[in-house]
Amino acid sequence: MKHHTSPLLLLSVLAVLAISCTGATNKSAKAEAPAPYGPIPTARQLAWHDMQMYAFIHFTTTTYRDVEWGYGDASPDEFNPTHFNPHQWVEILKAAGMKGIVLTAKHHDGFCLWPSALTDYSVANSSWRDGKGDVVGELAKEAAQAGLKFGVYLSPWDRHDLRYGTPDYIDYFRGQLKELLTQYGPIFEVWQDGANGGDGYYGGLCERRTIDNRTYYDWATTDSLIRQLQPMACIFSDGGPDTRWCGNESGSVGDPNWATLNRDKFAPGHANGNSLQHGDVGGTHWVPAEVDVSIRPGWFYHEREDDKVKSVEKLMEIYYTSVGRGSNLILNVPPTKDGVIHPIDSARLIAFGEALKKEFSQPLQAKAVKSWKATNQRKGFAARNVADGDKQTYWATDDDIREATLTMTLRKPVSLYCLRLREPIKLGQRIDNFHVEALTAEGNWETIATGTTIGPQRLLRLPEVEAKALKVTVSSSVACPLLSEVQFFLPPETATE
Ligand code: FUL
Ligand code: CA
Repeated sequence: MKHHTSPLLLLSVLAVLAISCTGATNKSAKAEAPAPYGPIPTARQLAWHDMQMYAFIHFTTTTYRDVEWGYGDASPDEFNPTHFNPHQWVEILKAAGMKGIVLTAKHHDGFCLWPSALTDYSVANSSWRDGKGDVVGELAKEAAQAGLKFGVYLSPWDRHDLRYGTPDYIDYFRGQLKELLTQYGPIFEVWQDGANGGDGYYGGLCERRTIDNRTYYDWATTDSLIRQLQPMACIFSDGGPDTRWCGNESGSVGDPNWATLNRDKFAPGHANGNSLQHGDVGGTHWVPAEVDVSIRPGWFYHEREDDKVKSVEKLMEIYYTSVGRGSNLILNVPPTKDGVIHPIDSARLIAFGEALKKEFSQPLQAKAVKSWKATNQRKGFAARNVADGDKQTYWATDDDIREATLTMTLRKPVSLYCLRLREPIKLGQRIDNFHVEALTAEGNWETIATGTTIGPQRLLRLPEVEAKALKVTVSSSVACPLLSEVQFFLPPETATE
């Protein structure tokens, strides 16, 4: 049977498509959405941005040697987490607000936390659980059950394996990746560490090996294998391709922080620190920064650091200088020799999760705003789109605008606490300078916050001030500015009406 499509039906289908493609709550079919500016995030990067904060777990034979870099000579029997409890890890990490977990499936010491068929240096050769244990498998399962995403760290540098430094090792490394990316469900991130080469056990030869990390790993081939096996996995390394290192391990990304980077200038281990911290304005690719930091001074558990677990205040400061600057935060929590999260870390993480909930518990309701005024408003992209709680809808200006102010007059004065701003990054990152003013009881406009970039989110604590009206001014933007959210929060104790 032949199907005939009426021209009228075709026209109305096209009209519906045209409206839905604008990605905004514009009522008029004629409203034209701004064109994307510069590189834009892929679907896998957008999903990654939504996560904002996840945990890192450093755990292997190194945990039992009280060092940070295992030499590669530990016997598999040294790995003996008698109380291994991934359920406890996941419960605590979830309570802390983590959206995923990345595990060191293999760190520099080369010991594999899963029973790899490609080496005898793994849990399969440990007396722990008679060689039947699989840390990767059990954690992946617990994470999935709790609704947390799972990622893997597979150290390119392997201080145990005899093949390290030869082409055979690259086949081995890819074979291991293949095991990890096919046996443990969906993987949201593959972490490629930049630390490479040096002394090690190397099959008992105990020598120093150097490699040229610009050429040795042939990352392009490995990355295409990852794409093929796990298309939604973001690949992290110093310079991407999907997510970049922030250039330090202390818990902050630069300000400004551009998600764009001149990616082709980078090779793992040869990164330009300034670009890692700040990105490159007008950069060629979308490669957002990830901030990696440990809850303790070291990446692995050391009893001597039990009194050095970061405070809730410090963790909150880190949150503001990472997630609050448009980056994702990967917070390392090292399990003890027993295979549990230490009670001090656990209490700190739970308190941090509660503090985060409290921090953003009192949003200024849209109905508290009497009027919205924008110095420029693109047809169909109204200012009040910043207050509808929907990341997809946004306030836009006309194409030739680079500076704009949004004024919100409040029904009655409110005390402020903090602020969240978001750009609709599907259309690229644009804003590079802004400030916020409050109209005080005395009738003066007082500047209460200034900032550079916004990107997927910008968080700012605000001074204690009673505001009758609020102004957000974008003072500089590389293309017409767009904002999908301007959300003020009141002090946590205050109830909103
Ligand atoms: C570094 C490694 O050398 C550390 O041991 C740790 O894994 C950290 C996250 O990355 O490059
Ligand atoms: Ca919105």
